Amino acid sequence: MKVVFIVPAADIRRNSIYRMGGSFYGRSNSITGPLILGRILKEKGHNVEVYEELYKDLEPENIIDADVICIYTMTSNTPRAYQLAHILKKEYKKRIIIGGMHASALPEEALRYADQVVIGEAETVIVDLIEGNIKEKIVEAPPVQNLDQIPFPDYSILKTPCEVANLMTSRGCPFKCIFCTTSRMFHPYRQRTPDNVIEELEMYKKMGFKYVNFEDDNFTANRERAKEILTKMIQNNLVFKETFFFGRTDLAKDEELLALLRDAHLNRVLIGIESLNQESLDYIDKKQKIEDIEYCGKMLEKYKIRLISSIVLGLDYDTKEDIRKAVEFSKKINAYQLQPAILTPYPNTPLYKQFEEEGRILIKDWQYYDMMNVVFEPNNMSPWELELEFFKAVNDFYNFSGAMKMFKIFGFEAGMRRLGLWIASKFGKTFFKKKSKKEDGNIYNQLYELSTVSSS
Ligand code: B12
Ligand code: SF4
Repeated sequence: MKVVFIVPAADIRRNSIYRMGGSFYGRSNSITGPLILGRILKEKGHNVEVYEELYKDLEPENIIDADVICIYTMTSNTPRAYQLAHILKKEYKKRIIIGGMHASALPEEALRYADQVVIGEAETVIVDLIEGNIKEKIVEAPPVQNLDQIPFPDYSILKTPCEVANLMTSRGCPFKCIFCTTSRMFHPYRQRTPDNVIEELEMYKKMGFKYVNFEDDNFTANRERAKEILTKMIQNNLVFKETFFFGRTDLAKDEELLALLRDAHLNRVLIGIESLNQESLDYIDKKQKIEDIEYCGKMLEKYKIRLISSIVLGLDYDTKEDIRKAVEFSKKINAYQLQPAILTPYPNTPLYKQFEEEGRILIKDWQYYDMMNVVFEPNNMSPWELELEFFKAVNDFYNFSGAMKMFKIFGFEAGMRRLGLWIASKFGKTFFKKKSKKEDGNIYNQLYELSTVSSS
């Protein structure tokens, strides 16, 4: 059978200007689920192709001869996923299966557009599903117990650009912040053995990848295991030009770990700083202290590990001043990038439940659930004011002098990318200004109107 996996991208993300801006932020990569599921199916004799819409438009001729179309959903790409599913099912009579993060949270909704929907990790059910041996409309897939038994992602079936190999050394996270989807989707927290991870890295080295992303939600959750992986990477000459990872501020407490991260070139890390207001950190159950954040900033600079400072905008206890303080703080500690993430109540999280019960969810169009648009009624400001804070944060953080500093601390390539981000941030501001003036019912007009109604 020919099986095609599609990772859809929302309308705005398929725009060429957006694609150009995105290339400054990160290099093209992939959601690994479809590449793993694809390999399992290929090994059973099926012909599999994977398409990531984020980087290239879909070419219909590659899809219309498929027997089954499998669609990955995260919340913000869901309207596009449903649109594709509708067209392919109604006009081309294709069999449609939907899975991934959003479908796992709201399977009944996804089933309106699909023949079958899978909740959770699909490795153990995908073959029977495709071959028609599972008849249920909504299939609950159990979490994979031994991650070492999963085959490595197959990049030969990916038909769209990809410069970075994505690797998951663990699934889930031992923490449970109230807004987090992945710690709930990938539950319980499980880890691969270091040797199994090393084997996958050897494959990427042989394939010629220069960049790798460790996509674990929290790579350093188990510090001893992380150290073992890093040591083996160094010993086996598996150091890439740059390896990105997600971590928490607690990693800075261990200097042996920091040195290994630096030596294994895990030199770009996204950390949820979230807020510099302790009340907010406690409210989201982050289990993080302000002192941890400050210490972490210092230590990362000492070890020349570039920090992507992720801050959440719009927490119930935060005011505009708190947001601005977090931006200034990120500048002060020489963070390499800022990721201002507007608080987003993703389905199936305690935050979603809270806002739903309080009647504070304003926008239910999933395409705006991308952490760049306000979809709820904030506590300490209007939705419009919060949206303005997002653009202000980007504008205040990215400037020419900040980029020059990065040249000095991290060298030429890092400086050039940061310069690119500064230019891209200017485009974003112009786009926002243009859109907020147009009265065509776009999201910014909607937010402006909702804000003036609620404050009058
Ligand atoms: C890599 C990644 C990216 C990459 C690549 C994405 C791409 N090419 O489209 C980049 C950096 C570009 C990216 C961008 C974004 N991302 Co992202 N990303 C991830 C990340 C870190 C890893 C994904 C992954 O490989 N997972 C591991 C594999 C094993 O799991 P999986 O792919 O989900 O697959 C399993 C199941 O879902 C299921 N499955 C998957 N597909 C299918 C299909 C079928 C038919 C079936 C049956 C089953 C099935 O089985 C698989 C195997 O177990 C996840 C976090 C995470 N842990 O998942 C966030 C995540 C998915 N991203 C997220 C977000 C918000 C975004 C952005 C909106 C961020 C932004 N503001 O720009 C954009 C949107 C991009 C888009 N496509 O429109 C959120 C989504 C939250 C939600 N509920 O919607 C996540 C969960 C991060 C988070 N902690 O909040 N992302
Ligand atoms: S620490 Fe990060 S991955 Fe873990 S629960 Fe909190 S937000 Fe999710």
